[in-house]
Amino acid sequence: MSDCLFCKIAKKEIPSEIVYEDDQVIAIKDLEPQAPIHFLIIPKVHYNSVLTVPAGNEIITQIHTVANRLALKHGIVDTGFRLVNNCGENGGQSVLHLHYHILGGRNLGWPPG
Ligand code: DGP
Repeated sequence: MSDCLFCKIAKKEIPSEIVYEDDQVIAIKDLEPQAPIHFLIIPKVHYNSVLTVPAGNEIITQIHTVANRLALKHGIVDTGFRLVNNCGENGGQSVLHLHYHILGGRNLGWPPG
């Protein structure tokens, strides 16, 4: 989508701090970090939200695989981390392009706000 922020970030039309990239996803530092480690894992193909990903599509598996790799690389496996998908306005989704947050490096309370 030409006017989508995360499509532009994935195409590097808008700069970001990239921490991982492959042919399916890009992972970047969140602009408003909520924890010492806070990355966004963004598919390069546009989906408005997790609701519009076709059943069986491998992108969700790839996002989880990349989250594990990032957790290992950034030392948050032993201390614990959280993988979050906000879906819909009332679910906290502010950017309408599927993305997962990975957060770690501090104690993460439950339930989230
Ligand atoms: P959500 O609320 O779940 O849709 O998360 C959107 C996140 O995206 C939020 O934590 C802030 C982050 N964000 C918004 N705009 C930008 C941007 O231009 N660059 C980066 N790196 N992050 C952004």
